Amino acid sequence: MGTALRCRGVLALPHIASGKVREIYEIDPDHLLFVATDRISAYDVILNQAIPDKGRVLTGLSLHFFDLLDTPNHLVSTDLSQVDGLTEDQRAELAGRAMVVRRAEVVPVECVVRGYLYGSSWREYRDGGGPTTEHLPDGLRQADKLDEPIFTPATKATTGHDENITEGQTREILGDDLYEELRTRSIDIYTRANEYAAEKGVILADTKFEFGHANGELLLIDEVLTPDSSRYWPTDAYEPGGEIPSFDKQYVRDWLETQPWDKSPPPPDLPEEIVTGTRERYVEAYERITGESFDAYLESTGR
Ligand code: Q0Z
Repeated sequence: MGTALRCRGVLALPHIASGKVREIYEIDPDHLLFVATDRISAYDVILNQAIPDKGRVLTGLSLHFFDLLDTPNHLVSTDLSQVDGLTEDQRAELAGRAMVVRRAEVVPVECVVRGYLYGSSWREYRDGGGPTTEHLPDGLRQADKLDEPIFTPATKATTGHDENITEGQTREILGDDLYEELRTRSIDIYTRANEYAAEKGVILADTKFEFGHANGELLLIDEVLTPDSSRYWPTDAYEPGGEIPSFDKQYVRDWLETQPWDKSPPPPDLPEEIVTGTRERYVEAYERITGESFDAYLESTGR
């Protein structure tokens, strides 16, 4: 197991953006290097320890779904030998976790699709209703399956949390034509991915897509259908009416709950066995969802 990638490092490429666990660099005016690090957040706090290969698991899942979905997207290549200015060490560190992508004009809303009533949507519903619950019937319980998946966009808050917005607000931001196109595309992709996941014994409870325009085309961008952008539940752990353990993060959350920690930074240090156990769960998520061995994925990246 190699050294987990925790920080941005010093790539000889201009740094464009940092997310909590991802980095973007510029390759040329039309191409970006999209990097998934091994950082992990829990309860919205970035933990002090990285999870080795977590970024590779997420990148492998994104690649799997780009391939499976066959919908116009930003992926250009995973071949870093064509990217100038990287050292051999950097190529090795980036292998399996970086994608060369087409630079797009990012659509300014997060395209969230929910098949189940959970998370912020459940909290809105329980507390009397909000933007995501406009079209829902009364009498639903936490984690209930919805009759139809719903499109519940959110704005990208630069600080703090994404904010759920109403259909009317979304139509004002996007215009009716783009709204309809994004809703149709998002629900279609969610539905196909959820049908696929069901065959693997996994429920895709909800997910968040990003889209962007390039050369007049609407592309699916960013990471897709990863555990960081989606809520995956093992089908056999599904029981409506309460909390459902998440596939990837439940183990580390359960350990954090044993600690005297108020969920504001700094978080407690993770013991080695918790790091290792968390890695195993990410690898298991990769293998369960793709049906392929993670070692084979690592080998395919030349490591
Ligand atoms: C995605 C994000 C991250 C912070 C910009 N193909 C694209 N073209 C233009 N912009 C983006 C993409 Cl993917 C783009 N984000 C989200 C990712 C760190 C923010 F790694 N920001």
